[in-house]
Amino acid sequence: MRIDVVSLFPEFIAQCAGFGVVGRAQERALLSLHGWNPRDYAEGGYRRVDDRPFGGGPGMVMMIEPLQACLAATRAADPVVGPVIYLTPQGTPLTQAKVRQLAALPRLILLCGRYEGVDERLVAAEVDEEISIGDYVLSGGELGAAVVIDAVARLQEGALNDAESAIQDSFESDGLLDCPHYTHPASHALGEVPAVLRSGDHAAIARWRRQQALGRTWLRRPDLLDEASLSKADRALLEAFRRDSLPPSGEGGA
Ligand code: 6GU
Repeated sequence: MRIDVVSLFPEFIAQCAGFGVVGRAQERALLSLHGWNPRDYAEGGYRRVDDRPFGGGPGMVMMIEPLQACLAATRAADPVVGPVIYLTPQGTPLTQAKVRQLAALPRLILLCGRYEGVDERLVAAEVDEEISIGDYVLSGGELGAAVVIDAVARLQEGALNDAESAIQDSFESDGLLDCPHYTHPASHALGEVPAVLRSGDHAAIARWRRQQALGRTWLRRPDLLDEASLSKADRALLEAFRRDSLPPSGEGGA
């Protein structure tokens, strides 16, 4: 797929996307990334891209004209059509379901704001979708764009190796948090590896991992548990986990 990023710091995105799975996806031509700087489309000697907000107040707002010209050049660079996605804390929170949708498209155009944001008329006229990566404030949309690029790149066919795919598949299929992982040494000053993982009993290991995933999700992200469809066996595992995690109750408590 092709991803165009409109940003005052296109090199930042290129750097972010150069490593690991995303870098490999680019090397394998599963992903082509293109940076576009609105400053290159700004008029005048100062190449101005922002101005003071109408109504007063602090901060600056990104102007319509440079962004519009930059977006026009971006679109014109390839006949393949894709949505313009504005990265902003006012957007819809990104989820894995949304990532799957975006990953199936042939092209994305990611628009990164800086300062207080982008003139709302540009958003109304040019933006198809607004996405946020969480309930906190970043100083620009670039990190949001990097997050979208990473999440979408790893879902391109052939981007992950077999082991990475298996991990991805298990998260995708059940929507639970992952179980804990351990490696050598089995015995260390920081603690022992749980005996079940060294037992060689594959059914018991699978059961333990499933129970840990259910238990952690219950402890840390009960909202995910509401969404997950649990089997009867899952419910029994979670019930046992809950019982073990409760403080022992006194004799004949009221
Ligand atoms: Cl995508 N951009 C900015 N500037 N802040 C954010 C965000 C995006 N997502 C959460 N906070």
